[in-house]
Amino acid sequence: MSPYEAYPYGEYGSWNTLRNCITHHNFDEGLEIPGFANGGNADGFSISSGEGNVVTHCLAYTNSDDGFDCWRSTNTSFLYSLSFTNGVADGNGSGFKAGGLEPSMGAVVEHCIAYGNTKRAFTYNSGENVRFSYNTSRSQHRRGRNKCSFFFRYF
Ligand SMILES: [Ca+2]
Ligand SMILES: [Ca+2]
Repeated sequence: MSPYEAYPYGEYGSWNTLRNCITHHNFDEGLEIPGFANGGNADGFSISSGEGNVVTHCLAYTNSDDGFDCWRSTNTSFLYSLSFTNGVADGNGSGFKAGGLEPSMGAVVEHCIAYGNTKRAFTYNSGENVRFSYNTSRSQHRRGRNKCSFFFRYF
């Protein structure tokens, strides 16, 4: 069974608020389980299902995958939060990731700060109708990767 079959879209976790939470040093580096990757699935905050969840005034740092990831959810909001030094081993290392597989759409990322992550500070990551407003980033490239601070698709 894949992790996707275990957590079908929309079945878990809609309309919740996470406020004033800190997550750090989540690591799955070294795990070689089929369907997972070496360091690639331990996000700080992973909103991977459901609709309308809000993460606000939170901090994610030094997790092996991304700081904040709303992969495969809809209308998730990341607000007033900070993400830094995420990305270890094969982890993606984005500060704020606003999409992924379908039905990813409607993410909002506002008033957030990202720095020192191994990949992109803010990325739409194929999410649809994503909005980034009033965010700040600096000093990506921690592992020498040539990645940008803001990554969007142009229409
Ligand atoms: Ca990943
Ligand atoms: Ca992730």
